[in-house]
Amino acid sequence: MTPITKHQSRLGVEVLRGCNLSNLTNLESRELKESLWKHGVVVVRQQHITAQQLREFSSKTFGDFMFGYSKTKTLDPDISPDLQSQGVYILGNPKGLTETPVGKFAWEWHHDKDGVPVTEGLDMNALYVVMLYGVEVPPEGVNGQPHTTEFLDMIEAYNNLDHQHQHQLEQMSMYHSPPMFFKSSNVEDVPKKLHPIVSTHKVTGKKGLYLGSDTAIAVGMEDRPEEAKRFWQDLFATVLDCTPIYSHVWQPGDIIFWDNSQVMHRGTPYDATKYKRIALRLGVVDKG
Ligand SMILES: O=C(O)CCC(=O)C(=O)O
Ligand SMILES: [Fe+2]
Repeated sequence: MTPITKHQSRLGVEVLRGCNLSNLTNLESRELKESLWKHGVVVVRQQHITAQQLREFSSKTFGDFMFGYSKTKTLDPDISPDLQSQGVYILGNPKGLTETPVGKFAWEWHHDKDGVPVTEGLDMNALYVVMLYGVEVPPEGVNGQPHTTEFLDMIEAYNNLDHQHQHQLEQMSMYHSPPMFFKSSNVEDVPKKLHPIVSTHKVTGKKGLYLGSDTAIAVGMEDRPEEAKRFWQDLFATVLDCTPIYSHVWQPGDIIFWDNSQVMHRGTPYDATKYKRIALRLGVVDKG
């Protein structure tokens, strides 16, 4: 079993203690963003906001560069209007206990950026930020573990490789397609994207690995899918071997922010026939 590591990693620091996200000063917004670029994953606790307020906060802080949602979607009468806003996804089982909670596919390791469409002036190294707000949180995960979302620091992963391996990967790129769960949503213009395996962060200038998800195909292996899959899996196994997992243990009211340029993540299972989970999710490209 993977050991749960808390704060030996730089990921997952708590910021803006005691603040209300729907009412931040400019200074506080700046502090949030600076902490996010520095730490890759930050958490603001004890929030009580609606989906609409989350959306307004996001626009004010990061801009309106959002993708992958239907602009004509109407309110679902079976879900509280407080949980609904355009561009805000609801993960979990907001309509009650079920065998099939929304977001199960996200229980595999991935970056989220591969769901971003091709847009003029927007490259794969864009600062894509995701925020996930735990409105209702299952009291436990499975096998006696807490309910968590897990993160891997891809800058640390790069730094922990030996020089020869770093050098080899710097010559390589992969094609990425959106992970499975994106394919089921109504994102129409999301083509495959070419991305170097080693990318340089737009703000910090630090090098990190960008692996997408296990559907990524290394350039040169397009005609050999099995080899491509093995390559990805071996590389990812190496990353897992040398990089501690930051496991965020959810409390109701937590909003986690992650910078997709710096981390991979996955949700972890819980018994959705027994417990309710409502998590509001919003992704946005930072306007800089
Ligand atoms: O379910 C989770 O905790 C993770 C969800 C996820 O991967 C996402 O919202 O992008
Ligand atoms: Fe994700």
